[in-house]
Amino acid sequence: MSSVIERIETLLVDLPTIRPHKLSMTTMACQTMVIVRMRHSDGIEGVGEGTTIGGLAYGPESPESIKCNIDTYLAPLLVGQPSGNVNALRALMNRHARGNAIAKSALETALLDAQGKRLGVPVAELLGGAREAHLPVLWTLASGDTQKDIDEAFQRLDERRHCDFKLKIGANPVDQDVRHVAAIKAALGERASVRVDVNQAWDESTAVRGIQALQDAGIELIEQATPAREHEALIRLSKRFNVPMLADEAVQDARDGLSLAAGGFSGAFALKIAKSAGPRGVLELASVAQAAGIGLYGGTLLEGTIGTAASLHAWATLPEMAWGTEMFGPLLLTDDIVTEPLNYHDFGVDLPTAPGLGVTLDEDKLVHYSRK
Ligand code: MUC
Ligand code: MG
Repeated sequence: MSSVIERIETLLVDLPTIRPHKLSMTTMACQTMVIVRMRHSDGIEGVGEGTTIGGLAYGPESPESIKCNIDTYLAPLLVGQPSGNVNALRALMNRHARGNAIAKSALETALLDAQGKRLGVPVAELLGGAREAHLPVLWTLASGDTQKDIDEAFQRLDERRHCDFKLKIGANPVDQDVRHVAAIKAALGERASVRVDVNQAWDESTAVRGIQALQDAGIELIEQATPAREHEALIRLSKRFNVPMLADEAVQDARDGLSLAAGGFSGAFALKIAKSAGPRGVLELASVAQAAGIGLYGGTLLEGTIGTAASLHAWATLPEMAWGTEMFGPLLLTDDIVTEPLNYHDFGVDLPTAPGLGVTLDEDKLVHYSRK
């Protein structure tokens, strides 16, 4: 008899960050991951991760709501269903539960991990096959202190860890933020690409002033300067400036992508499995972007190794990521809950090659960091 889903367990796992990580809406000292363990009747376990930033600071799902909504609504839908048909299970979840993209992403990841292990192939192969084995990874400078950020950037360059940097701004007055960014770009010069993420903090007129100054300072990409739902403002900014706009919170899934593209947006989309309810949904968004001539960027919600590996399997299948990836989440954390960390080297990371996601839970660490 073919395998069915037997049991789904969720755990809240809290891992400290290596330094405070300052964004426009919150400062993180710790990351909370919702880890999904999905047991199947053939004895295979699939693992998944659902992670957001700063409780409810980033979006409408919190770690606690992700866990609660999986336990109460989504797991009961899946238990007893055949294990292997990910498309049917996605449709089932979408028919009975609205929203909750991060929770659905964690479950889809666990389904794909199990199916890959069952068939003896990496998740990227289930998604059509990997075109890349090593993906570029940028680093986010967000200590809140200009000199510390400069020192951190040079350290990462010297280690050959990262050569692209994203600066989190928007928490301070615009002139102060611009001075901070311009000082870092001036210190790094041509050695590094510098981009900014405003995380929706500016209204359109502030954005016009800020972006002009950032463009003059040599910044290469401006991420989500204006509020997520103000698509028209983002489209106008993309038409006004030479420096490209990166849509992040504004583009959750393929439908948002289509609306931005149809409205005349140009630039790039930050793809995140968490926004698009999993690897399959995020690749649908990537197809819309490609059809519209919009660049791709492999984004993160600062997932740990499991969510990062799931994202890498999706990004590896894509023909070209014009802006690379930011899959550095595990490097921001003081420890890990897998037996073998991802291999970061030469300004990027290797795609895991073992079946499924290619990562294994460390049971002792999991117990240690799980919320009691
Ligand atoms: C975001 O908005 O892009 C990605 C990198 C980082 O530091 O924060 C995230 C979220
Ligand atoms: Mg962003």
